[in-house]
Amino acid sequence: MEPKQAATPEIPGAPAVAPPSPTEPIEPVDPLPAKPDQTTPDTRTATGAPTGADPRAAGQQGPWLTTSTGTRLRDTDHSLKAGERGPTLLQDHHLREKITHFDHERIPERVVHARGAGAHGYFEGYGTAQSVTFAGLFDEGRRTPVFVRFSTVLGSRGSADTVRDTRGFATKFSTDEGVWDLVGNNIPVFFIQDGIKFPDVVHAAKPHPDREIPQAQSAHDTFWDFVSLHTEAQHHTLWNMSDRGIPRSYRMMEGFGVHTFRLTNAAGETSLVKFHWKPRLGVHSLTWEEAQLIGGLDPDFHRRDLADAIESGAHPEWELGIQVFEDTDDQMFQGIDLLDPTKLVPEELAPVQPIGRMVLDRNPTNFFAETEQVAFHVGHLVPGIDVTDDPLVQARLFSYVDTQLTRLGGPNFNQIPINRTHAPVNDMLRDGFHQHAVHAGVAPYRPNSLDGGCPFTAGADLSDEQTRAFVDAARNVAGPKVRAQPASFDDHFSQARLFWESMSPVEQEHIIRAYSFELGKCYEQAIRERQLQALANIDPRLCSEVATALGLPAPEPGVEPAAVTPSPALSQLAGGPWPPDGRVVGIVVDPDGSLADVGEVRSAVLSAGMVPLVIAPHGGKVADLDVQRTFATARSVELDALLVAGSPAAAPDALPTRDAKAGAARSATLDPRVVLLLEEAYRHAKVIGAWGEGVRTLTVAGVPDHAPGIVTGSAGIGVLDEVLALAGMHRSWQRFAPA
Ligand code: HDE
Repeated sequence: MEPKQAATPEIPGAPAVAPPSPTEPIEPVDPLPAKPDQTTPDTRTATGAPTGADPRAAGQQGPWLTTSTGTRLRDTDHSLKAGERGPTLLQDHHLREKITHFDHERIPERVVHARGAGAHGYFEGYGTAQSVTFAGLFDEGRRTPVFVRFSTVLGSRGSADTVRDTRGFATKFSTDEGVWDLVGNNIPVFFIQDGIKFPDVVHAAKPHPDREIPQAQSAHDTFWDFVSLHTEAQHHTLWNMSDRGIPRSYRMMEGFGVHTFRLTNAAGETSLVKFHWKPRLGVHSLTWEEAQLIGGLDPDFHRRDLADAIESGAHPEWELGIQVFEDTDDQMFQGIDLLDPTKLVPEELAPVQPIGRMVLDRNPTNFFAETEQVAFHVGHLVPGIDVTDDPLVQARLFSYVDTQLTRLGGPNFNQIPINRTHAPVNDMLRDGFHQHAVHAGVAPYRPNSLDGGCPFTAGADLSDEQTRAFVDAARNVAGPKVRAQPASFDDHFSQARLFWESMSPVEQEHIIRAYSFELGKCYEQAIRERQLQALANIDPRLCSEVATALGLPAPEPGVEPAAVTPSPALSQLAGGPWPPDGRVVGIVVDPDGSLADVGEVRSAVLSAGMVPLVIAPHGGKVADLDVQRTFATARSVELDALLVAGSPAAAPDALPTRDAKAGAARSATLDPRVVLLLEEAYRHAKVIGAWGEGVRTLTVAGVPDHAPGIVTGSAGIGVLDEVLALAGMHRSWQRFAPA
């Protein structure tokens, strides 16, 4: 038979694919059949269910307690002893299995991004990416299952969610053509331009190695020592000091692929792109005081918010978009080096074009099995999507598999259920720790004739989704072998300035306060001074305001501040109003006062897709209303808006107030914990609504009833309508003092 040969892709500069040896079979056949003495184990899941059973149900099989090998047990509360009061016997295999397994329950946490939360969902293509990529997942209406893991970077697994940090935004697309991982962040630029510096930046940002403090934060000497010396980190650091470093919710974050990627279309033409996730709910943040309070009051705030929103049906949604650039030899766009991951491209210069949407609609069943064991890798690519020569992504291509070998205990982590591809696998990878597959045949090598030549390399017809292969986009590469970087990487300040100049006054004020806090936590004067110098190079006013807060002189700029054109799209205040889905509305009630309207308002909040929390002096019920929070468990930071329907008097055990004189007057008529709720909600510029007796509560608590974002009226529903309209802007921004 004449051997057939896969057509070689017609890509200029691509090396010719060596044809198979003429004697190599190429017709697909099954591996050699088993010999008469060979039998394969029955196909069963890890806990004994026949494969095909719902894997979520397969965790527990049958009603009886068993050993891990299915032997039913009579007693698991008493170890086997020599007499009731005697020593435990070594022969107690059940005791040993139970304790040994427990001893090994923990795996190493991720070296970065250890703390995270995950969710399942789907991606749906719009069919608008075809001019730039043939990847099937972008086809119009095609749905691809996804698993997303959001994370903080610096903290340990048990650290607080609301710390000031970058957030990871990693998405695993289980496409028909293999797994594509888009392992991004909520900040579009990175601290370093070359992956070889990753251990440096991470060592500097992690807790000090002598005392292992501080946990999960950048407000310490080693971090600022590094970023002030290594000024390419200044742009990313400025984003961290902005409100982007303290998101309100994972559901309200943008995501960025950071690097430039290369896409190929069906004609074999390539384009350079940057990926953006745009949240349907807009981009919103906490205030710094909220973030700090929540760190203590509810360290799981973001994890809880994500799970609660999904459970309540407020499914988080993002649109995926791309900025598209011509794949020129210099890989520059309007003076911006597309291979420099410390640079972004303003959307005003290259608009983000939507190519699909993602909905997260299912919570994980088991945190460890899914969120902890998921293994992302920037090298998980599918036909039509490729990486570029960005030196940061190049190093990442090595790091992810490497770290997972240790973290997940061997090379077979892609067989763990959460990581399993939905595409057929025939990979010639064999053996290793925790091998779950029972591979048939004798020839896991190529070329072979013993397994009929299988597996075959796939075809080059880019339009045939059933046979096409991933092909590395061919590019000419030439140059001396050097440890160096291009001169275009040397500008460390102009884009930091662009970001600063694009902020609204209130956002700039938050940035000034963030630097003042973080540098105020440094002990070394030299580090503060060096960082002030970097700030002077970004913007003299930013520098002088922070210098004043630190009580230090403001240095002169070392470089001429660049003339930049602001990018309004970088401000979080641009746009709106935003949908209120899943936002939390507290309703303060007085069991002894009028409860008119409260039930109706509560239902209307629910109908608006928001979460009403009835807050009362005690738990249980108030009239026919269930109480979700008492004055002891409620705190304003959990709420997006506050409604006051009554004027609950001070309870005998109420907390003392700060201002003894005013406090005494108030607490005679109003519970001081309600005063605290209102003070904080007011200070954090949240919308507050009150009706009936609630209006008096505002007055007694000292809340100015004509301030922006304060709504009063006689009927609950009328007040609520106005509150909902205002809450669409996230906060009453006018209430923050202008800078
Ligand atoms: Fe990562 N990064 N990274 N990173 N990264 C990891 O992989 C690394 C970088 C990002 O939820 C690790 O499995 C290097 C940029 C996310 O499981 C590790 C460099 C961006 C996650 C690793 C970078 C990211 C990680 C740790 C510089 C945004 C969490 C555990 C060359 C585009 C994924 C793991 C999850 C995790 C290495 C830089 C995003 C050690 C060497 C830039 C979202 O392999």
